[in-house]
Amino acid sequence: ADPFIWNDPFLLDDQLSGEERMIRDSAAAFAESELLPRVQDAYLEEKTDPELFRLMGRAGLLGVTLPEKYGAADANYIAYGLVAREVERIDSGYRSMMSVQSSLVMYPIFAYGSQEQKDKYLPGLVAGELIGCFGLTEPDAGSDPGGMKTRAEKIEGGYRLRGSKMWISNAPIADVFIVWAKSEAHDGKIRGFILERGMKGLSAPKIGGKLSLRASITGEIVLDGVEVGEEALLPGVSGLAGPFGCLNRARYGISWGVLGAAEDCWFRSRQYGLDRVQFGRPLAATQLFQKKLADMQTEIVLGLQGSLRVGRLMDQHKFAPEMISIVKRNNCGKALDVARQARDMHGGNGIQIEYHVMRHAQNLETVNTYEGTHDVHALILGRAQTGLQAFF
Ligand code: TGC
Ligand code: FAD
Repeated sequence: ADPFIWNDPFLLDDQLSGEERMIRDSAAAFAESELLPRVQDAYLEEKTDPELFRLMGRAGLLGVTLPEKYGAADANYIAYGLVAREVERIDSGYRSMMSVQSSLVMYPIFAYGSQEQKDKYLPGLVAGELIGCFGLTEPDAGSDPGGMKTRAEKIEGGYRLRGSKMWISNAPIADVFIVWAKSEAHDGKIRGFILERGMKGLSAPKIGGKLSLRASITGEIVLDGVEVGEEALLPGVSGLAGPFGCLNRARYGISWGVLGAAEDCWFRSRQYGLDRVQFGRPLAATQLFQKKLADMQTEIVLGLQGSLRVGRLMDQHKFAPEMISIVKRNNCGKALDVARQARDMHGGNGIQIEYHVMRHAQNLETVNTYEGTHDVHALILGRAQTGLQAFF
């Protein structure tokens, strides 16, 4: 029999193409050299350096699935997932910055935008010279975005937007805002608008005091009668299918990303258990410690195979959103369990920033909640197999 590779039990590496491995390795090298040295200070000080977008852009990590004519890598969804995994191995907040920019800002412009909009925004977003954000959630509309209050009123030559968005990643430092609003001129249907920093009536105050995802800045978006021309409307989509088309991609990326954070917790716990001696032997020589390591290894390897399968189906244009609900929900929940166990296995050291695991655990609380909470994805899956709606 072949030897067992403890940290790649089902030989994921063998299931990747040369190009996929190359993109993964360059993302890993970037994460190690540019992100890891910054993360502790960024987290403790709740600071997001906008320069990171430029660095990620230069390293080719933004919008990797977009065509080369916009400066992007024209890679597949497996490569996108692998990038998310390497970035989130360092911090979920850094992956958030990357995935909002790629799946929630570039994707809607690419999929629903006019050629003028694509030419105007995509090259700058791919390069990280422009920073983007995605405003769907509102103070009174989180899991139920169809209940949004933001309105686009028709005015001559364009629209006037009023409302507010809540919990928006990147918003306080964003140049480009994808905002979803109910449009009077389109029978009250949800439509997407591209707004720009500096527009009159548009502001994006920071939400301070987060105890999770502290390296990724979050804000509100306040729309106080922002007037835009017809060219700000995303012409190619109408209804909730617009934002959900973007969320499908971001949720899929998250399913890979969280396993990067989980792997970091697993590897650190294993090493800690080998190094730390109590009762005259390494912690890793105890049955309870080994059981925890076995659980981590099992959940992570199964989760990775699930995301790989869904990614391959996405690349073949054969995916259903419910597949993504399975991997987003499972992998976030399991990664959070792994991180909490890792915190415990590090004893007192586990609460310290230098040991990384508690930061991951705190971050994963957010990741388990955003892009559809763990329970909301259960309801999506329950509905898909019973035909019965249990949201209300
Ligand atoms: P429902 O009746 O199910 O659907 C309404 C319309 O939307 C279409 N649709 C989808 N289309 C494509 N992909 C999907 N995944 C879709 N899900 C729904 C659907 O076909 C229908 O179209 P049409 O043409 O028939 O009108 O809608 P509902 O109101 O019952 O929705 C319920 C529910 C729970 C499924 C949905 O609202 C939901 O998923 N809620 C969770 C909200 C959420 O995920 N918010 C995310 C905000 S963005 C964010 O968190 C970014 S954080 C990123 C970071 O920092 O990394
Ligand atoms: P609620 O919807 O109020 O849910 C509260 C609880 O009730 C949850 O446990 C939920 O599972 C449960 N619940 C809700 N409905 C039901 C039901 N029908 N049956 C049973 N239980 C239910 N949004 C954006 O648009 N853009 C962003 O960039 C973005 N970034 C974010 C960054 C951070 C740090 C955070 C924390 C959030 C971000 N979000 C963003 C918002 C995120 O998507 C929402 O927080 C999420 O969708 C949940 O909505 P909510 O917070 O209003 O919770």
